[in-house]
Amino acid sequence: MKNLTRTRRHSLWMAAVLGAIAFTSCSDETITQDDANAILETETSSLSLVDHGDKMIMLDDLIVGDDLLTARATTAAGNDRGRFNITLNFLLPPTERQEQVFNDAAARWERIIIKDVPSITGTIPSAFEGFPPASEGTLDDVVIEVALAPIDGPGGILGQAGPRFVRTSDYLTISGIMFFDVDDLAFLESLGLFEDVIVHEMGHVLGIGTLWNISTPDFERNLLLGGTTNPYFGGRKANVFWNAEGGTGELPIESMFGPGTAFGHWQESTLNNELMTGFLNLGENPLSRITAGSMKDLGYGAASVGESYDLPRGTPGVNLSTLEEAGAAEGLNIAAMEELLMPIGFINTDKK
Ligand SMILES: [Ca+2]
Ligand SMILES: [Ca+2]
Ligand SMILES: [Ca+2]
Ligand SMILES: [Ca+2]
Ligand SMILES: [Zn+2]
Repeated sequence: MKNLTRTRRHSLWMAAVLGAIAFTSCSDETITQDDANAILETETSSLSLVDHGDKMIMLDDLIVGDDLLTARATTAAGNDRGRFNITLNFLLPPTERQEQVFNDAAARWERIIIKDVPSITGTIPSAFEGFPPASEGTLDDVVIEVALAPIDGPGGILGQAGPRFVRTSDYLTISGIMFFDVDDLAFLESLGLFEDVIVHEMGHVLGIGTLWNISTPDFERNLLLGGTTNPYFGGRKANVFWNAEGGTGELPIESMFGPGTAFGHWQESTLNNELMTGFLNLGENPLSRITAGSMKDLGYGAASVGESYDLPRGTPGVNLSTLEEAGAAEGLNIAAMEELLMPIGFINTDKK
C-alpha cells in the first residue's frame, strides 16, 4: 500500500458540506436509478461519498462486498484511440440543458488535452455509497461521475469536485466526481456562468490544484512551489505561455482568500478573467494556453492552444504581492463555494 502525501485543504465550508449531506445509504445495497430518483424527490435527499479513510487504496486490492475488484491498463482500443476522451456518468438523469452544458464543458477540455492515454479494463467502483460502478469494461480515457442533487438550497455550498482514482504510471486522473447542488444551477445560469463553472470544476477533476504536488515512494511531482507567501507554478510549459502572454517572473498561484481558494488556482489579481482563477468574472472566462501549458506540465498530451485571452503586457508575477482583498473583480467567488477533493487511490497502469 502506498501512501500519498496529500495537500488536503481544510476549510470552514468543507465542514459545512459534510454537515449538510445526510448519510443514509447502505454500502451493501445497490440503489437503482429509480430508487435514486425516489430518494431525491424526498426533502432530505442523501448522496454520500464512500469513506475509505485516509489511506490511499490500490484498486487491485479493493474488496467491495464479496467482490475483489481489479482494474488494469489494457491495450484494448476503447472507443477512440485517436484522442483523449472524457466520459460523463450521470448518477441521476440530467435535464437536457444540464447534459448539454456538461458535454460542452468536456468538449472544451478535449480541445486542449488531445492525446489518448492507455485505456483501463476492469471495474472502477462508484465514489458514492450504494451506486453502480463508475465504470465497467474498457474505459477510454477518464470517467467523471456527475451528481446533481439538492445540498443546502440556493447559495452556500455549490459542491465538490476532484479526482478519485489516478494511474500509477503518470498520477493523472482515471475517475473523478463532480457533485453539485441543483439549487444553485439556476443562479449560475442567470449569471451566464453555468458552463464556465462546470469547465472550471472539470479542470480540478483533471488535476488543476488537486494533482500539482504528489509524493509517493515511486513518484514525485512538485508543480506548486514558493511556499505559502509567494506560491507560483513551477511547470515550464505554463510559464512559457505566461511569459508569452505578457506576464513577467513566475506564473503566480493564488495565496489569498483562504483555504479552498489559495494554492489551487491562478492568482486573481494578475490573471483576472482566466477560467482557473478562484473568482469567475462576469462575462468571458477563457481557458488560456497558460492553463493548456499547465496540463502539459502535469503530463497530459495537451495542445498548445487556448481560448482568446488578453493579459496586459508586463503583468507582474510572483514578485509583486500587493493584492488587496477589496481588489477582487466583481463576479462569483467560485472557490469559496467549492470543495476540492484529493485522490483516494491508484489503479496500476505500470507496464509489467
Ligand atoms: Ca481515447
Ligand atoms: Ca485510451
Ligand atoms: Ca447551495
Ligand atoms: Ca477571475
Ligand atoms: Zn476552483
